[in-house]
Amino acid sequence: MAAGSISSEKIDLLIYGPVRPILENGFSDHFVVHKAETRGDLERLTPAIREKIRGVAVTYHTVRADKESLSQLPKIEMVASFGVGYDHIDAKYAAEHNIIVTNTPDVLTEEVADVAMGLLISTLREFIKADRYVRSGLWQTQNYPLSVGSLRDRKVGIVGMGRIGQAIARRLDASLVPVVYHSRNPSKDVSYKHYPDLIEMAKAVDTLMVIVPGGASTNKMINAEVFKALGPRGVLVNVARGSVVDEPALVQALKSGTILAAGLDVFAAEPTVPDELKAMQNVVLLPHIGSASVVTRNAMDQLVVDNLKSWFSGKAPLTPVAETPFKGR
Ligand code: A2R
Repeated sequence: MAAGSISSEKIDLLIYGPVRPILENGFSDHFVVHKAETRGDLERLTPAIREKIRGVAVTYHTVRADKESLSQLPKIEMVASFGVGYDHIDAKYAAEHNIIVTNTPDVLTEEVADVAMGLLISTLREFIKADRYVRSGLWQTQNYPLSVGSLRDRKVGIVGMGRIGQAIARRLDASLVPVVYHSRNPSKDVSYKHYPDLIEMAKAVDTLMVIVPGGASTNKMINAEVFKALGPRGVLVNVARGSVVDEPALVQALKSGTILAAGLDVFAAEPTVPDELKAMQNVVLLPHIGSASVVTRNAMDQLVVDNLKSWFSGKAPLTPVAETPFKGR
């Protein structure tokens, strides 16, 4: 195939997961687009169609491109995944089978950082409770009580100092809040104090903002020991993945006063949220909306399309993940 142009032979693509207009309309005449919203739909595609599919757009993190799905597509060259986290894609299996995996980093960084910052302030200053207070008419009788939480006296430990972690740190800088961070390796991009040990950092701060990838290496890393180290003024904000937090341990820590409060955009078994969390007044609960604005979700969809188009016109994938075997075209 000549570099820069899509071959005259049509390329079969699969949209795996929800279909949205940019995905539906993004592929030109050079592609034949098949659709499977669920694993069941994928299994119902005829063997003749599965045999032809060369690229897959995975359009939501609830659809898993695991070994079982990928092995049904013998001609597959690329999985273009929607979202920056790709713990729902078996990138290791893909690499072993020479399948390129791409994600959609950068285009959502500032949006997720905005949500993280908003969630922190809402949790500390009780915006959701205060809103209910106004609507209920209680303000007519007395002023809203002073919030125990405040950004003014906080020190934040960011767990994960990648693209989004750094964008959160910039917002905290602007708010004059001291920042330190934990990751496996110190980042060359920042001068904040690095803690190689998460517990040591949790002891040194009163607020944790979590923005690491999901997957085995971070599974339940925010656990009872971390909450104990964080202490009774402790606040947890999680905009990463639900799997990163030991959720029963979090419920226990909030109930017992081991920590003060939590702001959560992600949960262990979405969209199910434990009733115990829903009953608590010291938590703010969001339905995984970190990147969920029209402008940002459109940019993410477009990057999924652009990755597939780039590859099938003989160019390099735009945003391959770290595990991908791509060595340059
Ligand atoms: O550990 P390092 O040096 O690789 O630093 C990365 C850190 N990280 C971890 N920190 C501690 N323990 C781990 N097991 C671990 N694994 C990764 O998370 C790095 O500082 C950060 C990830 O940064 P980026 O790859 O630039 O990701 P980005 O765009 O900031 O998004 C983070 C996550 C996504 O994967 C989604 O799950 C979520 O935000 O929306």
